Amino acid sequence: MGAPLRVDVITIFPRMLDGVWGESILKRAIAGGFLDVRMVDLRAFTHDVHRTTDDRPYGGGPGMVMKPEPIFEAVESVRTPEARVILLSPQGRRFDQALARELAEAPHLILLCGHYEGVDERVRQGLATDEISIGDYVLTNGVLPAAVVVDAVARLIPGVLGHAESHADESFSNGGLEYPQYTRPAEYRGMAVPEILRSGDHAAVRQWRMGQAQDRTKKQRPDLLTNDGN
Ligand code: 9D3
Repeated sequence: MGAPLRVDVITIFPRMLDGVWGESILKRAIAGGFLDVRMVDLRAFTHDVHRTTDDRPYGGGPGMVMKPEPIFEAVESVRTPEARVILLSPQGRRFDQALARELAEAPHLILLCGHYEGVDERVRQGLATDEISIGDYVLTNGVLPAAVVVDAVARLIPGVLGHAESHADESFSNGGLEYPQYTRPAEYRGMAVPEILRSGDHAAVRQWRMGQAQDRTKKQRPDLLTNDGN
């Protein structure tokens, strides 16, 4: 195993993800030395008594804009030569599995969390190497998106998932949705497990599952059959 993937999350809400890193696969990835996540308090890089991180927009208009100086200094305090400096913002490239795979190859990710106000354009111009959105809905800030990116990337680091987990990944992901799954009991509240799954006919089971997965994808995610996205 090599060095852990280093991730620095720069935000004015450094406590917001307390609890996220201490559960489940992320906890294992960190404990196992695959992932090293640090929350960086943007306010530590202000120089005034009020610890100001935003200011009024040039040209006027409503709202505030995040100042460039604390952001540049925070990034420069953690940046390494190979780091990708990623601005999380609604205007970014849509995050998907292909981008997660790409980010999992980097040694160091710096995630800059925007807020419900703009970020000074010079952050895009002179600092960020990437700009990412996690989807078309409006959140209050980029901290949860940062957690989403870390979660999706961490499970792709070789060694983080167990064999069963990562094998399931490969055999499921034909780019479509998964087939219906059942466990015991064979009947529950009047709902029966399809007979074919209990027949012991493995070839028939395989065929049934493929058909179910295709029907489901056609009905719920037809976009997956044309695009990739996986
Ligand atoms: C008034 C225009 N708004 C853009 C739609 C401004 C705005 C809204 C919300 C600016 C920032 C935010 C906070 N969201 C994020 O920083 C964010 C986000 C999101 O809201 N949705 C999906 N992905 C992301 S990544 C960062």
